[in-house]
Amino acid sequence: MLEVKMYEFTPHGDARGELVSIEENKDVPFDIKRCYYMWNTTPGVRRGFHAHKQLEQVLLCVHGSCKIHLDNGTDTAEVLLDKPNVGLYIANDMWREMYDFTEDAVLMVLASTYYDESDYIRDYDAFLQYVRKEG
Ligand code: T46
Repeated sequence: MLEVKMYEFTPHGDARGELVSIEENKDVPFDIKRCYYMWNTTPGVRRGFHAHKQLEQVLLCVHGSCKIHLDNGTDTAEVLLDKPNVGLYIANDMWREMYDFTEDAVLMVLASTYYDESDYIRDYDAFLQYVRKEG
């Protein structure tokens, strides 16, 4: 069974609405080098289909909802992201796919490194070989 790590960030709500703050090395366990987000996702689309060699991330669906499929080469898990203050932590060596985006979904990602295409493993068989060699 794949253990999934979630972070629940404290909303600072008052009569005006909600606010969440996320600080590097305090609320998430890494330096935040990059933030990116995706929205206007084509209905029925599945994204991702890769793993990373050296990257930690926290994924938050800050609006709407989506699901994340995780696979460490041995076990899998499915995670529903549907709260703007709850994030999914994904470390190295984890195959991920994102799917079931609602029309209004905005998936935001906090990442520990700058964008680097050479960090991606985009072939599933190569991913399995990589994690088996590492383990
Ligand atoms: C991940 C999942 C959750 C950039 O130029 N800079 C960036 O920081 C990113 C993330 C992407 N891009 C470019 C590269 C592609 O031309 O944006 C385009 C779409 O990226 P990609 O096809 O990799 O997107 P997803 O949704 O498959 O995967 C993304 C991240 O790339 C990945 O690291 O973990 O979201």
